[in-house]
Amino acid sequence: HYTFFSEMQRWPEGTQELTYAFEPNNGLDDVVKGVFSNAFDRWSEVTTITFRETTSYESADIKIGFYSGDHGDGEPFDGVLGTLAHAFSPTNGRLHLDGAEDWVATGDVTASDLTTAVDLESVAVHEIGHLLGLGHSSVEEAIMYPTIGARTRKVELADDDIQGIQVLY
Ligand code: TQI
Ligand code: ZN
Ligand code: ZN
Repeated sequence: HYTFFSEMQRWPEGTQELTYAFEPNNGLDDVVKGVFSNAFDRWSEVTTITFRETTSYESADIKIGFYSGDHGDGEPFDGVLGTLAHAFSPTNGRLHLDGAEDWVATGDVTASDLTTAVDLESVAVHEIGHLLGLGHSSVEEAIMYPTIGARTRKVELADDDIQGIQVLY
């Protein structure tokens, strides 16, 4: 079953659009942008919120970047596997990915030769769920379930994810 952060944190009532931007000069290419665009679409399909990329990083609602080790928010990354990414609850908007992971952004992660390969879109969909206010789910099929295997792709929202997000938006 889905959960929320304590006190049901959410983006303000009446939010119709949230903007997102990628940390400038962070090695993000168009492939990564396409993956995030797909990941945001999955949530906008089941809510009344749309997501729009902006180049104005400072004013964006959601700020996305790759970081390694200690990157100044008190939640250092730990190298290959372990913590893959984190996002903060509404309305912080920060979504950080561990730059040390073997991210797979195209093709089939399940066919990767790397035992440490991590599917970027799967993690993006999960972290966007946190950004919007969902905590972890006890339903194994749910995107918000708290574990995922390496070389696993899980990008389709489960009924449980949809029911949870529709309580909020
Ligand atoms: N990162 C944790 C996560 O996103 C960070 C975290 C732990 C967290 N507890 C939280 C974030 C509570 C918000 C609220 O769950 S992670 C997965 C999954 C991680 C894990 O690197 O462990 C995914 C990131 F669910 F698959 F295990 C992405 Cl998809
Ligand atoms: Zn961080
Ligand atoms: Zn999580």
